[in-house]
Amino acid sequence: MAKQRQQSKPKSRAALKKQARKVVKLSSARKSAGKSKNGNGHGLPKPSTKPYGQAGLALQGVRILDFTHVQSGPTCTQLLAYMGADVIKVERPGVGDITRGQLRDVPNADSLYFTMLNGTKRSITIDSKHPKGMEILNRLIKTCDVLVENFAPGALDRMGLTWEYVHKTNPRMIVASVKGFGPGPYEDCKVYENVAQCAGGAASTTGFREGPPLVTGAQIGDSGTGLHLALGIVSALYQRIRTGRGQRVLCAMQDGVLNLTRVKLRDQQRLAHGPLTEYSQFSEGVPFGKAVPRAGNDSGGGQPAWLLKCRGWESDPDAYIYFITQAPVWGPICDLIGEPTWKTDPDYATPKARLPRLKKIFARIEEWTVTKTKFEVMEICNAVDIPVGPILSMKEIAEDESLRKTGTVVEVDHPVRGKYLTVGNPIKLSDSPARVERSPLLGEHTDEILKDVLGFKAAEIAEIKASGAISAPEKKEKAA
Ligand code: CAO
Repeated sequence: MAKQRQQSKPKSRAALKKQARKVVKLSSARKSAGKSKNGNGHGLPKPSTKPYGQAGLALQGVRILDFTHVQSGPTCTQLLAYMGADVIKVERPGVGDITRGQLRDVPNADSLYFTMLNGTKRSITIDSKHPKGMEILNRLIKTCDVLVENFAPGALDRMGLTWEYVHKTNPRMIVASVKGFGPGPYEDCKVYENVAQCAGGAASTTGFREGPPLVTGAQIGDSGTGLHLALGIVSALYQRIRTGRGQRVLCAMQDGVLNLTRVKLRDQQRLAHGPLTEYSQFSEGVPFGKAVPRAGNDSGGGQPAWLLKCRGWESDPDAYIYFITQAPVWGPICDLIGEPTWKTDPDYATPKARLPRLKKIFARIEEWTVTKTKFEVMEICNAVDIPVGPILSMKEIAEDESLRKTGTVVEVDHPVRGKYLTVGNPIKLSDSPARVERSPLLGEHTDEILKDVLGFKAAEIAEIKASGAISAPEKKEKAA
């Protein structure tokens, strides 16, 4: 806090003059770039004339020292790998990322937990607590652009890789971390997905009013924070172009979850000004308490919505549709459900008049949806611009042809487990097709990284191998 105040202190005259000189220098550099043969007048290279998609990957040339494990960190580095970064995953010899063996479905094969979070990466095994291991890590630090980690608080420091040390070794290095909590009373805690969902405000606002708080299946704590971290890393890489130096990037899972739950903090503040009229609690006449309640399947926005049964719901747990009564299409909704008089009836004609009657309205709409499959409702409603969403099961998603075509669901081939589905890059760049490949075996790229990336000679590699820094300790022969 004190530091922040210090930073925002007004600058002295001398400092401002110095800054102005820098700006002048930059703008003259830009001008001269404009005059240069290849410049475009903005100090930037001329636009590539290569066909779109053939100008290289977005993050080509960026090398990541990936110290991540479990889910939050790996989602981040996997995305960076999809974007073209060379992600070198450092794993403990003989053990690797703990998820390799968690929730295993195929004997002796890396689990889907691991394979779906570590695609397109290279794996090197290094014992960071071995002096030779540290020597290799030092070389990696010198050659990489970003170190990403999500160890428990203090673990990286205990390895000797403090920010000060890394920054001194490679001033350009960006050090990016996921932690459970930011600085404060909980900063030393170990945190997993659902802890973050609870501490970030998501669980208290998820579920039904009558029931307990609920965690959601979407991994907003882990994958959500990984996404935030990726944005932080790319921003730091961009800033480094100007400053020439790296910086620390920290994403706390609690903060990431709160960011994704911000509409509920919005509602918390609205509560001071009266009931939340779009919550079905209001139409049911149930008074609000001091904190934002759980809203079941109510919409988080200003358009009342609910989840409705479709044909087959008795036997299919996913035969439902999410139905949004967006105000501009109230007329078509009334026509579809056979209540044309509701278009002009003062009790139904305006959004405000409808608010206390939402329960009755959705019950009536459901009488219509239950006569159709969710896909029929989707087709009929979309034709007249009524926003609806079918509840798609994971089976339906895995089999969805259009998701395969766009590369959002990708089948890759693994040497041990065979073919498996993974989620490809959900971010589509028009000049940079995603690179989605299988996950590496434990230590699969150790030799090639030592040789090609770090420049160790054959004799040195032999010495490293003999030292035990990259291999698991030999199991002692059982006494006969
Ligand atoms: N060589 C030698 N040691 C290694 C190593 C290597 N290559 N890689 C890791 N280690 C060691 C670390 O040095 C550390 O040892 P010490 O504690 O003795 O210093 C240990 O392995 C890693 O410890 P950890 O505490 O991070 O691991 P954990 O399984 O006990 O905890 C987790 C896991 C996720 C709770 C914790 O890492 C954490 O809170 N991370 C931050 C929040 C986070 O990302 N959570 C998301 C988890 S996914 O749901």
